[in-house]
Amino acid sequence: MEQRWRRGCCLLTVALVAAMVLVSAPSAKAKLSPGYYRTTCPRVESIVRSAVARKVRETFVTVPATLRLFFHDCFVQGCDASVMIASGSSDAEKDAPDNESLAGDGFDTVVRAKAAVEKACPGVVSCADVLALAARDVVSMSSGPRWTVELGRLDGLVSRAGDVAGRLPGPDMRPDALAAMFADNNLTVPDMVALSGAHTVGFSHCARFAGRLYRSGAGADPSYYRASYARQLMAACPRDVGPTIAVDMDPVTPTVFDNAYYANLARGLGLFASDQALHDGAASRPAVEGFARNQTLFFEAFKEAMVKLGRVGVKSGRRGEIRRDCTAFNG
Ligand code: HEM
Ligand SMILES: *[C@@H]1O[C@H](CO)[C@@H](O)[C@H](O)[C@H]1NC(C)=O
Ligand SMILES: *[C@@H]1O[C@H](CO)[C@@H](O)[C@H](O)[C@H]1NC(C)=O
Ligand SMILES: CC(=O)N[C@H]1CO[C@H](CO)[C@@H](O)[C@@H]1O
Repeated sequence: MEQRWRRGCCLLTVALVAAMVLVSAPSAKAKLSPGYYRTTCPRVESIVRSAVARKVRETFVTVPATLRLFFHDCFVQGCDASVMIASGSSDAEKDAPDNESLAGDGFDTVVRAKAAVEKACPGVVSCADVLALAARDVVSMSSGPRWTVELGRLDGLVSRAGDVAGRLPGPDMRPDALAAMFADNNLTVPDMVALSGAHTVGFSHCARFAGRLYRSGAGADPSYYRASYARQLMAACPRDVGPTIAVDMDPVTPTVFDNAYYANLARGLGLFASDQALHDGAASRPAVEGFARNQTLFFEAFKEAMVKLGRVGVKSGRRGEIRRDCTAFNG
């Protein structure tokens, strides 16, 4: 009897401790806050901002390249700068076939901003946070909205090309598959529609939509592209074009972060099947139409979705480090 009581008591203690661990786990994980570096690196935001501004003045590609780099980082292993790691004896994330030609200017932006931050506060600010700040800055520097960035991410300890497959959306994916992939990252359908508005800036290589542009033995499928846009795309991307040619994804205002992307979808100017699917799908269409009508509504939704994107898979404690060099683990 006494023995059973003791065992019961111990089980109860174990259960209580386990419950406490479970309850405290989420807060131990999510320690992000805008003021995270207030005492340790008070000028971090302005340092990153000037480095990014300098890079944007050199080339506009900085804007789309940095924004997409943040998205790809967060969707593979969480927002932990794992995408920045250079391949060593085995391939890192950035060299996975699915990295979909991330432009070098995004990497360069983070490396330069991190170098500037290291001068002021060595060993304090993670590359993951520098990337999150830079992604915000490039949007606001191209007439887009500006939001408050939560900080306190650690840099991840893992970067494997093999982890990329199946985690990034493809231009030919169906609406429900896209929604499921975003849901895996705690993002709703309206979040997904808002984030896809990032395609208001930047470029796509011809091969990404050639299958949609050229039906076998025929020209463009008129149900996909309006005639003038199809002609424009075919002129830029002839059938046998090499892998380096790219076109603007927003043919109307390619270098302005605005809501033109959404209006384009209703006018046969959606580049990818995945873009068009947002307009054609019943679940996503209300958001597309709302953002097309009201840019303020789009900006509010984009800001909120970017903050949520920045919370995906954030590392803390022994699962991360503050990298000295963003392209290599400290080890
Ligand atoms: C909804 C699913 C999405 C699909 C299927 C998709 C697909 C693509 C593809 C195929 C490209 C062209 C890449 C190339 O050929 O170089 C591209 C470019 C781009 N994507 Fe997405 N994307 C999606 C969502 C997003 C999100 C959520 C963001 C950011 C918040 C984003 C930001 C960008 C940017 C900025 C570019 C231009 C990159 C550059 O010019 O260097 N995309 N995307
Ligand atoms: C546009 O959206 C904003 C933000 O939700 C809202 O305050 C505003 O009233 C809307 N404007 C119009 C014309 O509907
Ligand atoms: C989604 O949110 C839940 C609850 O906050 C969290 O436990 C989970 O880790 C999040 N998923 C990702 C991929 O961040
Ligand atoms: C920017 C970048 O690192 N791109 C790489 C993507 O992956 C291919 C291999 O699949 C590399 O050749 C690219 O250099």
